[in-house]
Amino acid sequence: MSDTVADFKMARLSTRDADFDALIEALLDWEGVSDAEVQRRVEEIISEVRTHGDAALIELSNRFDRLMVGSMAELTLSADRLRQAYDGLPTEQRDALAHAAERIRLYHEHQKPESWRYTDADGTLLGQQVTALDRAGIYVPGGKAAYPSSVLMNAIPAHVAGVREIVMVVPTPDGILNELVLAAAHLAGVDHVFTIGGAQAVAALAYGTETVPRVDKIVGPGNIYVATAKRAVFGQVGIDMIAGPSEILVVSDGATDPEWLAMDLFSQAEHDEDAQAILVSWDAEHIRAVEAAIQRLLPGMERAPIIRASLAARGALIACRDRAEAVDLINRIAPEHLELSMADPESLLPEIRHAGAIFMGRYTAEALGDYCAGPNHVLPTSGTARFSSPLGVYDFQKRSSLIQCSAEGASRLGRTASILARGESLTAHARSAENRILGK
Ligand code: HSO
Ligand code: ZN
Repeated sequence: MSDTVADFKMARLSTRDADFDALIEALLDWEGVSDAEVQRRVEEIISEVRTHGDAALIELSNRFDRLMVGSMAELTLSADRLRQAYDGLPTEQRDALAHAAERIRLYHEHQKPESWRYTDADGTLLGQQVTALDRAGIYVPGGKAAYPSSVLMNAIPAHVAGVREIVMVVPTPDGILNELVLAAAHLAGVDHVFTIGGAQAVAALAYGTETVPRVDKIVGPGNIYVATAKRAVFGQVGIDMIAGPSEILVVSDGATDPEWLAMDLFSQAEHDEDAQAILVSWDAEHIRAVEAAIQRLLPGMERAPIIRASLAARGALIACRDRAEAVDLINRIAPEHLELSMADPESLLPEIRHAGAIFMGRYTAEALGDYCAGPNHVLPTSGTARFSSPLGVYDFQKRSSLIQCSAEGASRLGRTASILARGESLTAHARSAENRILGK
Protein backbone atom coordinates (compact mmCIF):
# COMPACT_ATOMS: atom_id res chain seq x y z
CA MET A 1 0.00 0.00 0.00
CA SER A 2 1.43 3.34 -1.03
CA ASP A 3 1.32 6.34 1.22
CA THR A 4 1.26 8.90 -1.57
CA VAL A 5 -1.89 10.78 -2.42
CA ALA A 6 -1.20 10.81 -6.14
CA ASP A 7 -2.22 7.20 -6.72
CA PHE A 8 -5.19 7.28 -4.39
CA LYS A 9 -8.45 6.93 -6.26
CA MET A 10 -11.90 6.59 -4.80
CA ALA A 11 -14.59 5.00 -6.94
CA ARG A 12 -16.85 7.54 -8.67
CA LEU A 13 -20.18 6.14 -9.75
CA SER A 14 -23.27 7.60 -11.35
CA THR A 15 -26.75 6.14 -11.47
CA ARG A 16 -26.65 7.21 -15.14
CA ASP A 17 -23.90 4.67 -15.88
CA ALA A 18 -25.13 1.74 -17.95
CA ASP A 19 -23.32 -0.71 -15.68
CA PHE A 20 -24.33 1.00 -12.41
CA ASP A 21 -26.22 -2.01 -11.07
CA ALA A 22 -23.24 -4.31 -11.50
CA LEU A 23 -20.88 -1.73 -10.02
CA ILE A 24 -22.96 -1.17 -6.90
CA GLU A 25 -23.40 -4.92 -6.41
CA ALA A 26 -19.63 -5.38 -6.53
CA LEU A 27 -19.12 -2.48 -4.15
CA LEU A 28 -21.54 -3.84 -1.57
CA ASP A 29 -20.38 -7.42 -1.83
CA TRP A 30 -19.06 -8.53 1.53
CA GLU A 31 -18.38 -12.13 2.32
CA GLY A 32 -18.60 -12.71 6.06
CA VAL A 33 -15.25 -14.22 6.91
CA SER A 34 -15.28 -17.90 7.63
CA ASP A 35 -12.26 -20.11 7.51
CA ALA A 36 -12.08 -23.88 7.92
CA GLU A 37 -8.72 -23.78 9.70
CA VAL A 38 -9.94 -21.14 12.17
CA GLN A 39 -13.06 -23.18 12.75
CA ARG A 40 -11.05 -26.28 13.55
CA ARG A 41 -8.83 -24.43 16.03
CA VAL A 42 -11.80 -22.73 17.66
CA GLU A 43 -13.54 -26.07 18.16
CA GLU A 44 -10.38 -27.44 19.74
CA ILE A 45 -10.19 -24.49 22.13
CA ILE A 46 -13.85 -24.79 23.08
CA SER A 47 -13.46 -28.46 23.87
CA GLU A 48 -10.32 -27.77 25.95
CA VAL A 49 -12.19 -25.20 28.03
CA ARG A 50 -15.15 -27.54 28.45
CA THR A 51 -12.90 -30.35 29.64
CA HIS A 52 -10.31 -28.52 31.72
CA GLY A 53 -12.12 -25.33 32.79
CA ASP A 54 -9.94 -22.82 34.62
CA ALA A 55 -6.74 -24.76 33.92
CA ALA A 56 -7.36 -24.41 30.17
CA LEU A 57 -8.10 -20.69 30.52
CA ILE A 58 -4.84 -20.14 32.37
CA GLU A 59 -2.81 -22.14 29.87
CA LEU A 60 -4.42 -20.56 26.78
CA SER A 61 -4.18 -17.02 28.16
CA ASN A 62 -0.49 -17.54 28.94
CA ARG A 63 0.06 -18.87 25.45
CA PHE A 64 -1.96 -16.39 23.37
CA ASP A 65 -1.61 -13.23 25.46
CA ARG A 66 1.97 -13.89 26.54
CA LEU A 67 1.16 -13.93 30.26
CA MET A 68 2.71 -15.90 33.10
CA VAL A 69 -0.19 -16.39 35.47
CA GLY A 70 -0.71 -19.41 37.69
CA SER A 71 -4.24 -18.90 38.95
CA MET A 72 -7.63 -17.52 37.97
CA ALA A 73 -7.26 -14.89 40.70
CA GLU A 74 -4.64 -13.29 38.48
CA LEU A 75 -7.15 -13.22 35.62
CA THR A 76 -9.89 -11.62 37.71
CA LEU A 77 -10.46 -7.93 38.38
CA SER A 78 -12.36 -6.86 41.47
CA ALA A 79 -15.06 -4.20 41.64
CA ASP A 80 -12.54 -2.14 43.62
CA ARG A 81 -10.06 -2.33 40.78
CA LEU A 82 -12.72 -1.02 38.36
CA ARG A 83 -13.58 1.83 40.69
CA GLN A 84 -9.88 2.65 41.04
CA ALA A 85 -9.58 2.87 37.26
CA TYR A 86 -12.54 5.26 37.19
CA ASP A 87 -11.22 7.40 40.05
CA GLY A 88 -7.77 7.50 38.49
CA LEU A 89 -8.87 9.00 35.16
CA PRO A 90 -8.12 12.63 34.34
CA THR A 91 -11.21 14.65 35.32
CA GLU A 92 -12.00 15.56 31.73
CA GLN A 93 -12.12 11.91 30.65
CA ARG A 94 -14.05 10.85 33.71
CA ASP A 95 -16.67 13.53 33.11
CA ALA A 96 -16.96 12.71 29.41
CA LEU A 97 -17.43 9.02 30.15
CA ALA A 98 -20.03 9.79 32.82
CA HIS A 99 -21.86 12.19 30.49
CA ALA A 100 -21.96 9.57 27.73
CA ALA A 101 -23.09 6.84 30.15
CA GLU A 102 -25.90 9.00 31.46
CA ARG A 103 -27.23 9.80 27.99
CA ILE A 104 -26.99 6.18 26.86
CA ARG A 105 -28.82 5.08 30.00
CA LEU A 106 -31.62 7.60 29.50
CA TYR A 107 -32.12 6.61 25.86
CA HIS A 108 -32.30 2.94 26.74
CA GLU A 109 -34.74 3.60 29.59
CA HIS A 110 -37.16 4.70 26.85
CA GLN A 111 -36.74 1.36 25.15
CA LYS A 112 -38.05 -0.81 27.97
CA PRO A 113 -40.83 -2.94 26.57
CA GLU A 114 -43.95 -3.10 28.69
CA SER A 115 -45.64 -6.22 29.90
CA TRP A 116 -49.33 -6.15 28.91
CA ARG A 117 -52.55 -8.06 29.50
CA TYR A 118 -56.21 -7.96 28.51
CA THR A 119 -59.31 -9.87 29.48
CA ASP A 120 -61.68 -11.23 26.86
CA ALA A 121 -65.47 -11.37 27.05
CA ASP A 122 -65.45 -14.75 28.86
CA GLY A 123 -63.22 -13.45 31.60
CA THR A 124 -60.11 -15.18 30.29
CA LEU A 125 -56.96 -13.21 30.88
CA LEU A 126 -54.26 -13.04 28.23
CA GLY A 127 -50.98 -11.23 28.25
CA GLN A 128 -47.26 -11.07 27.96
CA GLN A 129 -44.73 -10.82 30.77
CA VAL A 130 -41.28 -9.41 30.03
CA THR A 131 -38.34 -10.75 32.03
CA ALA A 132 -34.62 -10.10 31.91
CA LEU A 133 -31.87 -12.62 31.31
CA ASP A 134 -30.19 -13.86 34.49
CA ARG A 135 -26.66 -13.37 33.20
CA ALA A 136 -25.16 -11.60 30.21
CA GLY A 137 -21.57 -11.93 29.00
CA ILE A 138 -19.88 -9.03 27.27
CA TYR A 139 -16.87 -9.59 25.08
CA VAL A 140 -14.53 -6.60 24.82
CA PRO A 141 -11.68 -6.89 22.34
CA GLY A 142 -8.14 -6.15 23.49
CA GLY A 143 -5.50 -4.30 21.56
CA LYS A 144 -6.33 -1.75 18.88
CA ALA A 145 -10.11 -2.21 18.90
CA ALA A 146 -10.60 -1.90 22.68
CA TYR A 147 -13.29 0.76 22.76
CA PRO A 148 -14.53 2.00 26.14
CA SER A 149 -17.56 3.40 24.30
CA SER A 150 -18.46 -0.16 23.28
CA VAL A 151 -18.35 -1.27 26.92
CA LEU A 152 -21.00 1.36 27.67
CA MET A 153 -23.06 0.45 24.60
CA ASN A 154 -23.13 -3.26 25.48
CA ALA A 155 -23.41 -3.15 29.25
CA ILE A 156 -25.85 -0.28 29.81
CA PRO A 157 -28.78 -1.83 27.90
CA ALA A 158 -28.19 -5.06 29.81
CA HIS A 159 -28.27 -3.18 33.07
CA VAL A 160 -31.39 -1.21 32.10
CA ALA A 161 -33.06 -4.47 31.04
CA GLY A 162 -32.65 -5.76 34.58
CA VAL A 163 -30.01 -8.43 33.91
CA ARG A 164 -28.95 -9.73 37.32
CA GLU A 165 -25.29 -10.31 36.60
CA ILE A 166 -23.10 -8.84 33.87
CA VAL A 167 -19.84 -10.65 33.21
CA MET A 168 -17.22 -8.97 31.05
CA VAL A 169 -14.19 -10.57 29.45
CA VAL A 170 -11.32 -8.58 27.98
CA PRO A 171 -7.98 -9.97 26.90
CA THR A 172 -4.84 -8.25 28.13
CA PRO A 173 -2.11 -9.04 25.62
CA ASP A 174 1.25 -8.74 27.40
CA GLY A 175 -0.63 -7.94 30.58
CA ILE A 176 -1.59 -4.45 29.47
CA LEU A 177 -4.85 -3.17 30.98
CA ASN A 178 -6.86 -0.38 29.39
CA GLU A 179 -7.89 1.91 32.24
CA LEU A 180 -10.67 3.58 30.22
CA VAL A 181 -12.22 0.20 29.48
CA LEU A 182 -12.20 -0.68 33.19
CA ALA A 183 -13.61 2.72 34.13
CA ALA A 184 -16.41 2.26 31.59
CA ALA A 185 -17.16 -1.18 33.09
CA HIS A 186 -17.45 0.43 36.50
CA LEU A 187 -19.86 3.09 35.21
CA ALA A 188 -21.97 0.64 33.24
CA GLY A 189 -22.63 -1.68 36.19
CA VAL A 190 -20.51 -4.67 35.15
CA ASP A 191 -20.33 -7.20 38.01
CA HIS A 192 -17.33 -9.38 37.11
CA VAL A 193 -14.36 -8.83 34.83
CA PHE A 194 -12.02 -11.59 33.69
CA THR A 195 -8.92 -10.70 31.70
CA ILE A 196 -9.34 -13.48 29.20
CA GLY A 197 -10.10 -13.27 25.48
CA GLY A 198 -10.39 -15.15 22.22
CA ALA A 199 -12.35 -18.32 21.64
CA GLN A 200 -11.42 -19.52 25.15
CA ALA A 201 -13.25 -16.59 26.76
CA VAL A 202 -16.35 -17.21 24.63
CA ALA A 203 -16.25 -20.90 25.60
CA ALA A 204 -15.88 -20.01 29.29
CA LEU A 205 -18.91 -17.71 29.13
CA ALA A 206 -20.97 -20.28 27.24
CA TYR A 207 -20.20 -23.31 29.37
CA GLY A 208 -18.86 -21.85 32.61
CA THR A 209 -15.72 -22.93 34.47
CA GLU A 210 -14.95 -23.26 38.18
CA THR A 211 -14.49 -19.48 38.28
CA VAL A 212 -16.26 -17.98 35.28
CA PRO A 213 -20.05 -18.12 35.62
CA ARG A 214 -22.00 -19.52 32.69
CA VAL A 215 -24.04 -16.77 31.00
CA ASP A 216 -27.28 -16.88 29.00
CA LYS A 217 -26.21 -14.62 26.16
CA ILE A 218 -22.90 -13.34 24.79
CA VAL A 219 -22.69 -9.91 23.14
CA GLY A 220 -19.88 -7.77 21.82
CA PRO A 221 -17.53 -7.61 18.85
CA GLY A 222 -14.32 -9.53 18.31
CA ASN A 223 -11.87 -10.87 15.76
CA ILE A 224 -12.46 -13.86 13.52
CA TYR A 225 -11.71 -16.31 16.38
CA VAL A 226 -14.26 -14.64 18.62
CA ALA A 227 -16.88 -14.44 15.85
CA THR A 228 -16.32 -18.10 14.95
CA ALA A 229 -16.56 -19.11 18.61
CA LYS A 230 -19.78 -17.13 19.07
CA ARG A 231 -21.29 -18.93 16.08
CA ALA A 232 -20.16 -22.26 17.51
CA VAL A 233 -21.72 -21.74 20.96
CA PHE A 234 -24.98 -20.29 19.61
CA GLY A 235 -27.78 -22.53 20.81
CA GLN A 236 -25.99 -23.26 24.07
CA VAL A 237 -26.31 -19.53 24.72
CA GLY A 238 -27.84 -16.61 22.82
CA ILE A 239 -25.61 -14.27 20.85
CA ASP A 240 -26.21 -10.73 19.58
CA MET A 241 -24.96 -10.67 16.01
CA ILE A 242 -21.83 -11.26 14.02
CA ALA A 243 -20.81 -7.71 13.18
CA GLY A 244 -19.09 -6.89 9.90
CA PRO A 245 -16.90 -3.86 9.23
CA SER A 246 -18.29 -0.42 10.04
CA GLU A 247 -20.16 1.49 7.30
CA ILE A 248 -21.45 4.97 6.67
CA LEU A 249 -23.67 6.26 3.89
CA VAL A 250 -23.85 10.05 3.67
CA VAL A 251 -26.60 11.62 1.56
CA SER A 252 -25.98 15.30 0.96
CA ASP A 253 -28.17 17.95 -0.63
CA GLY A 254 -25.04 19.87 -1.62
CA ALA A 255 -25.18 22.58 1.01
CA THR A 256 -23.04 20.98 3.74
CA ASP A 257 -19.39 22.05 4.05
CA PRO A 258 -17.44 19.51 1.93
CA GLU A 259 -14.75 19.32 4.62
CA TRP A 260 -17.33 18.24 7.20
CA LEU A 261 -18.49 15.48 4.87
CA ALA A 262 -14.96 14.34 4.07
CA MET A 263 -14.28 14.00 7.80
CA ASP A 264 -17.58 12.18 8.37
CA LEU A 265 -16.55 9.64 5.73
CA PHE A 266 -13.07 9.35 7.30
CA SER A 267 -14.63 8.78 10.71
CA GLN A 268 -15.85 5.34 9.73
CA ALA A 269 -13.10 4.59 7.21
CA GLU A 270 -10.53 4.94 9.99
CA HIS A 271 -12.00 1.95 11.87
CA ASP A 272 -10.34 -0.51 9.52
CA GLU A 273 -9.28 -1.23 5.98
CA ASP A 274 -12.52 -3.11 5.30
CA ALA A 275 -14.80 -0.30 6.52
CA GLN A 276 -17.09 1.28 3.92
CA ALA A 277 -17.77 4.99 3.43
CA ILE A 278 -20.10 6.14 0.64
CA LEU A 279 -21.34 9.60 -0.34
CA VAL A 280 -24.49 10.06 -2.43
CA SER A 281 -25.64 13.39 -3.84
CA TRP A 282 -27.69 14.73 -6.73
CA ASP A 283 -25.32 17.72 -6.92
CA ALA A 284 -22.38 16.72 -9.13
CA GLU A 285 -20.45 19.92 -8.42
CA HIS A 286 -20.71 19.22 -4.69
CA ILE A 287 -19.37 15.69 -5.13
CA ARG A 288 -16.29 17.14 -6.82
CA ALA A 289 -15.85 19.53 -3.89
CA VAL A 290 -16.05 16.68 -1.37
CA GLU A 291 -13.54 14.69 -3.41
CA ALA A 292 -11.17 17.67 -3.37
CA ALA A 293 -11.65 18.00 0.41
CA ILE A 294 -10.80 14.30 0.80
CA GLN A 295 -7.57 14.75 -1.16
CA ARG A 296 -6.72 17.85 0.87
CA LEU A 297 -7.44 16.44 4.33
CA LEU A 298 -6.33 12.85 4.01
CA PRO A 299 -2.55 13.35 4.16
CA GLY A 300 -2.90 15.09 7.52
CA MET A 301 -4.87 12.27 9.14
CA GLU A 302 -3.20 10.20 11.83
CA ARG A 303 -4.75 7.02 10.47
CA ALA A 304 -4.26 8.02 6.81
CA PRO A 305 -3.02 4.58 5.69
CA ILE A 306 -6.14 2.85 7.03
CA ILE A 307 -8.50 5.53 5.68
CA ARG A 308 -6.85 5.48 2.28
CA ALA A 309 -7.01 1.69 2.05
CA SER A 310 -10.65 1.64 3.09
CA LEU A 311 -11.72 4.42 0.72
CA ALA A 312 -9.76 2.97 -2.18
CA ALA A 313 -11.10 -0.56 -1.73
CA ARG A 314 -14.68 -0.02 -0.60
CA GLY A 315 -15.45 3.72 -0.66
CA ALA A 316 -17.49 5.47 -3.36
CA LEU A 317 -18.80 8.85 -4.44
CA ILE A 318 -22.15 8.33 -6.14
CA ALA A 319 -23.96 10.89 -8.27
CA CYS A 320 -27.69 10.34 -8.60
CA ARG A 321 -30.42 12.22 -10.47
CA ASP A 322 -32.65 13.27 -7.59
CA ARG A 323 -33.89 12.58 -4.06
CA ALA A 324 -36.00 9.64 -5.19
CA GLU A 325 -32.92 7.89 -6.54
CA ALA A 326 -31.08 8.63 -3.31
CA VAL A 327 -33.89 6.96 -1.35
CA ASP A 328 -33.69 3.90 -3.62
CA LEU A 329 -29.97 3.67 -2.96
CA ILE A 330 -30.45 3.98 0.81
CA ASN A 331 -32.92 1.11 0.87
CA ARG A 332 -30.76 -0.98 -1.41
CA ILE A 333 -27.62 -0.46 0.66
CA ALA A 334 -29.42 -0.75 4.04
CA PRO A 335 -26.47 0.98 5.71
CA GLU A 336 -25.36 0.61 9.29
CA HIS A 337 -25.15 4.40 9.61
CA LEU A 338 -27.09 6.81 7.41
CA GLU A 339 -26.28 10.51 7.55
CA LEU A 340 -28.94 12.71 5.95
CA SER A 341 -26.90 15.86 5.52
CA MET A 342 -29.70 18.03 4.21
CA ALA A 343 -32.17 20.78 4.96
CA ASP A 344 -35.29 18.75 5.60
CA PRO A 345 -34.26 15.20 6.58
CA GLU A 346 -37.66 14.57 8.12
CA SER A 347 -39.26 14.65 4.66
CA LEU A 348 -37.19 11.63 3.59
CA LEU A 349 -37.88 9.59 6.70
CA PRO A 350 -41.17 7.96 5.71
CA GLU A 351 -39.50 6.45 2.66
CA ILE A 352 -36.48 5.03 4.46
CA ARG A 353 -37.08 1.37 5.22
CA HIS A 354 -33.65 -0.04 5.95
CA ALA A 355 -30.93 1.65 8.03
CA GLY A 356 -29.35 0.82 11.39
CA ALA A 357 -29.23 4.41 12.65
CA ILE A 358 -30.36 7.58 10.90
CA PHE A 359 -28.47 10.79 11.62
CA MET A 360 -30.68 13.70 10.61
CA GLY A 361 -29.40 17.07 9.42
CA ARG A 362 -26.02 18.68 8.89
CA TYR A 363 -25.14 19.00 12.55
CA THR A 364 -25.62 15.36 13.35
CA ALA A 365 -22.20 13.85 12.78
CA GLU A 366 -22.22 10.10 13.02
CA ALA A 367 -19.33 10.29 15.48
CA LEU A 368 -21.66 11.90 18.03
CA GLY A 369 -23.80 8.78 17.91
CA ASP A 370 -20.73 6.55 18.27
CA TYR A 371 -20.05 8.03 21.69
CA CYS A 372 -22.68 9.97 23.44
CA ALA A 373 -25.91 10.97 21.66
CA GLY A 374 -27.65 8.10 23.45
CA PRO A 375 -28.70 5.45 20.90
CA ASN A 376 -26.66 2.29 20.66
CA HIS A 377 -23.64 2.13 18.36
CA VAL A 378 -23.90 -1.64 18.00
CA LEU A 379 -25.82 -1.74 14.72
CA PRO A 380 -26.64 -4.17 11.93
CA THR A 381 -23.94 -4.12 9.21
CA SER A 382 -23.52 -5.53 5.67
CA GLY A 383 -27.14 -4.96 4.67
CA THR A 384 -28.56 -6.82 7.67
CA ALA A 385 -30.53 -3.69 8.59
CA ARG A 386 -33.06 -5.26 6.21
CA PHE A 387 -34.00 -7.63 9.02
CA SER A 388 -32.33 -6.56 12.24
CA SER A 389 -32.14 -3.67 14.67
CA PRO A 390 -29.64 -1.87 16.89
CA LEU A 391 -28.57 -3.64 20.07
CA GLY A 392 -31.04 -2.65 22.76
CA VAL A 393 -32.75 -3.41 26.04
CA TYR A 394 -34.95 -5.96 24.23
CA ASP A 395 -31.86 -8.04 23.40
CA PHE A 396 -31.40 -8.74 27.11
CA GLN A 397 -35.00 -9.65 27.75
CA LYS A 398 -37.45 -12.28 26.72
CA ARG A 399 -41.21 -12.65 26.90
CA SER A 400 -43.48 -15.21 28.50
CA SER A 401 -47.08 -15.57 27.37
CA LEU A 402 -49.77 -15.49 30.05
CA ILE A 403 -53.11 -17.32 29.90
CA GLN A 404 -55.62 -17.64 32.72
CA CYS A 405 -58.98 -19.10 31.71
CA SER A 406 -62.20 -18.45 33.53
CA ALA A 407 -64.50 -21.48 33.89
CA GLU A 408 -66.66 -20.12 31.10
CA GLY A 409 -63.66 -19.28 28.93
CA ALA A 410 -62.17 -22.77 29.36
CA SER A 411 -65.52 -24.29 28.40
CA ARG A 412 -65.73 -22.27 25.17
CA LEU A 413 -62.10 -22.87 24.25
CA GLY A 414 -62.49 -26.55 25.18
CA ARG A 415 -64.96 -27.08 22.34
CA THR A 416 -62.70 -25.52 19.72
CA ALA A 417 -59.56 -27.22 21.03
CA SER A 418 -61.28 -30.59 21.16
CA ILE A 419 -62.31 -30.42 17.51
CA LEU A 420 -58.84 -29.34 16.38
CA ALA A 421 -57.13 -31.97 18.58
CA ARG A 422 -59.29 -34.77 17.17
CA GLY A 423 -58.40 -33.49 13.71
CA GLU A 424 -54.76 -34.04 14.63
CA SER A 425 -55.55 -37.45 16.18
CA LEU A 426 -54.26 -36.27 19.54
CA THR A 427 -56.84 -37.77 21.86
CA ALA A 428 -55.25 -36.83 25.17
CA HIS A 429 -55.25 -33.21 24.07
CA ALA A 430 -58.90 -33.50 23.11
CA ARG A 431 -59.95 -35.12 26.37
CA SER A 432 -57.91 -32.70 28.46
CA ALA A 433 -59.77 -29.85 26.75
CA GLU A 434 -63.16 -31.60 26.96
CA ASN A 435 -62.79 -32.04 30.75
CA ARG A 436 -63.26 -28.27 30.99
CA ILE A 437 -66.50 -28.10 28.97
CA LEU A 438 -69.27 -27.09 31.37
CA GLY A 439 -72.22 -29.42 31.74
CA LYS A 440 -70.83 -31.90 29.25
N1 HSO B 1 -18.66 3.22 14.68
C1 HSO B 1 -18.41 2.06 15.49
C2 HSO B 1 -18.43 2.33 16.94
C3 HSO B 1 -17.32 3.14 17.48
N2 HSO B 1 -16.84 4.25 16.95
C4 HSO B 1 -16.64 2.95 18.64
C5 HSO B 1 -15.91 4.74 17.73
N3 HSO B 1 -15.76 3.95 18.76
C6 HSO B 1 -19.47 1.00 15.25
O1 HSO B 1 -20.31 1.20 14.25
ZN1 ZN C 1 -17.09 4.73 14.87
